[in-house]
Amino acid sequence: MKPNIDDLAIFGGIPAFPEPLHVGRPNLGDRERLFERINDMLDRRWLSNNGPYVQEFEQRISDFIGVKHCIAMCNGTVALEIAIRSLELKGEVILPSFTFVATAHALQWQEITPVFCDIDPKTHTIDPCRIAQMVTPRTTGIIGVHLWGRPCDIESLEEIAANRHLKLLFDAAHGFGCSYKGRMLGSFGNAEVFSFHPTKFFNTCEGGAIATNDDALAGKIRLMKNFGFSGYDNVIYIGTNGKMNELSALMGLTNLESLDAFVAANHENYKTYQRELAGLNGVSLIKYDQNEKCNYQYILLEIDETDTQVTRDQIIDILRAENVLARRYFFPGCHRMEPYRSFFPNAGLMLSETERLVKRVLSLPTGTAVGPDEIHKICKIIQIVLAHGSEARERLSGSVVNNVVKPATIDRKPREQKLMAPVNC
Ligand code: T4K
Repeated sequence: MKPNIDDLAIFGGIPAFPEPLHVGRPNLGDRERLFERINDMLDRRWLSNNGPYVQEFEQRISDFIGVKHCIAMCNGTVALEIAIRSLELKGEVILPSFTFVATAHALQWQEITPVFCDIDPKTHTIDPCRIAQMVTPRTTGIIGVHLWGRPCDIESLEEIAANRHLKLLFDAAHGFGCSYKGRMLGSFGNAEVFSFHPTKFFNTCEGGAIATNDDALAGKIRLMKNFGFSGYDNVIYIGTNGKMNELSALMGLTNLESLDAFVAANHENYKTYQRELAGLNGVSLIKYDQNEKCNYQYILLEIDETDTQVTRDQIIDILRAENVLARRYFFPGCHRMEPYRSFFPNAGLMLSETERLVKRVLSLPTGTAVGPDEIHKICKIIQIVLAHGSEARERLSGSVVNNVVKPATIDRKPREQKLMAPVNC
């Protein structure tokens, strides 16, 4: 254990962990069951193209969510692209900037302009009060992101979408296993998109899905993810290859059987972090609604540098030196990434909460790969750093902080993103 600041690895001490401790280690189900299924797949020699495991996977996911259709996909990004295309979104679509860049890219990839909206600092999800004023005659839809598995203000978004005749899509990449007002995420809006990437609470190696209650939309999505084939030799629609393969589906089926254990491990980890970080000035741990189902997949801290003295990025550097690979999801916000920062060089002016938050958050390891001992050590490091906040800051100031955002290179004519204040709602 490190009794004082000089024992920190960044100042020459021995790292607390001999091996890197990652954020986003995959949760894994029963190996024997997995190998049985792999053998069965090999015996059948059916590896892709709507095989029996994909069909079973889709049925199990639909039942779990309580939604009519689940269409399994090769990953969450392609699922987003197909959902956007199947909903015929075009022109401009409103979404938060505080999300993984795939949400914005899925639009821009199809030459649809992402219009970045600020977030509610309490929930980190899109602020409905700011949406109405961003709607223009070119707006065709809204994408809400259930960040960290915490649902958007779905009721308000549904009301805005209905009143403005906009399509409503949810990026539920983080939301598998979570509920809103007692109903599982996946059945709201026109459609919802999941990611089953290894970093997610529930994974299929790579994978994703679109969930919807709309029969016609589901039919269209099924065509689109399979080149538009409606039978042998009969293409009736433009399509791509978005199919999930059998290996991913059987991985998913196996992991589904351990879902309760994954939630239990995450919840225990969350409670341990909560206990160990309680009372630390300037550090607040993400809150989850105890009345809803929750996957507890993200241990997110907000660092208030005026209280901690030491900066968020310095805390990350200190943790990384200890082999705790903390992340600053989702720094610096999509609007500060290319091509968006060239398109909208002034977007930050209307994204004040996003700009504030991207400088404050840091994400810590959780999942079935870590337990109370690791968490205790991680929190001890944070406690020591905070006990010597100004000294740590001074000793580290001037050192290189990773991933500094370089100034934007304006290589295209900047587009205007309107400046607006939130309306009262
Ligand atoms: N929308 C949202 C809101 C999303 O968060 C995402 C994905 C998407 C849409 C798109 O869904 P997908 O197309 O990905 O299905 C990662 C993931 O690549 C990405 O899936 C995820 N969000 C995002 C939040 O995180 P990076 O750049 O942080 O990945 P990387 O390679 O640094 O991995 C993160 C950590 O996870 C590493 O430190 C090690 C650990 N890891 C990773 C993999 C792949 C493992 O331990 N094992 C593994 O197999 O983006």
